[in-house]
Amino acid sequence: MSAFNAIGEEREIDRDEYTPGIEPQPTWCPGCGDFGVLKALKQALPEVGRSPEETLVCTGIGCSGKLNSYLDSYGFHTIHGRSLPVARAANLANPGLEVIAAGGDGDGYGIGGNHFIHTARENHDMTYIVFNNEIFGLTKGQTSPTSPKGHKSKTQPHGSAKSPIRPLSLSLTAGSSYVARTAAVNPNQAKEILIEAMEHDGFAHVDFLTQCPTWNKDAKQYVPYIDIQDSDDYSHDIHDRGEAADMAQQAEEALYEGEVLTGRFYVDDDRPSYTQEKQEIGEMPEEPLAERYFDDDYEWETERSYDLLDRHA
Ligand SMILES: Cc1ncc(C[n+]2csc(CCOP(=O)(O)OP(=O)(O)O)c2C)c(N)n1
Ligand code: SF4
Ligand SMILES: [Mg+2]
Repeated sequence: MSAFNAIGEEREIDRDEYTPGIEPQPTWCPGCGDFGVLKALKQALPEVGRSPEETLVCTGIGCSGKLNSYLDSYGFHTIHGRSLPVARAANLANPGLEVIAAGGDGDGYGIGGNHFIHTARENHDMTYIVFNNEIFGLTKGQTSPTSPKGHKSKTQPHGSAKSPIRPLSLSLTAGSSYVARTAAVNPNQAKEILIEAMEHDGFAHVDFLTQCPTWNKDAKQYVPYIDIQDSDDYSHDIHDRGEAADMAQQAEEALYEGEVLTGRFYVDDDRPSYTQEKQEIGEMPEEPLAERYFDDDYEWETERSYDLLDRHA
């Protein structure tokens, strides 16, 4: 089987391409849904046609944040909630990179929630995978922004009084041009969705349901799932924002009643990415900024930066 790389060259798919030579032993607990994300990503990446040298995975803090330790690509383990700003900078400096940001529900919908909203609004060209286990896993089971109302934990021993974040609806409202939900228990669908998300030009948000059997026993609710694209009960138009909003709301209501609706919720192929918009108005060069570092003859506009330094001297 073959795929095409960034400059259209045909290349053979090597399914082990993203598996490190000396494979580190993941420290995730047995049965953790994070294994499902790693597996789906390792299968999806070669099919997108990118090599590990063309791929950057920026992660947040949490069990989910360890993802890039187990992948043979470039990686940046950022601070809590900050995978997106780092991923944005990398994408702006080198739009040729396949940029993936990944982190937990606490990381992305809590402490990094502001970055999520604005990265979606600006439609930065990247894939954002949120490992949604409805709990703070790494720090041993505190209530997270997606924990259901009434959920008991060490931090909310009488049950959470808060309604959970609705990540699909929030994503759509903020401006994501691709919104999907998949689950670790459904690796084939997960792989297909990750391929689509990576091939999409713009901000592709994948809410990835991952069970945490250690700290969130309610994880069993993720089985069985329904694929809304395969089911006769659902037939919304994924290109229609209004229909997508209704479907997202329905899925979010259903989740807390134990029915897991997964699949594509919204796809907008026409909206230009932030980089395309900037290039259109002449504020961003066609040549990647990153390449200037390798060009000894490039004349940097140093005056402005020296001015700035003088002012702070
Ligand atoms: C600024 C900051 N606040 C708090 C923490 C402690 N902390 C580490 S991971 C984490 C929560 C992780 O939960 P989530 O993002 O859902 O990831 P999971 O472990 O469930 O994959 C917290 C609160 C931290 N590292 N940095
Ligand atoms: S604590 Fe939960 S999320 Fe973290 S590795 Fe264990 S099962 Fe996975
Ligand atoms: Mg979590």
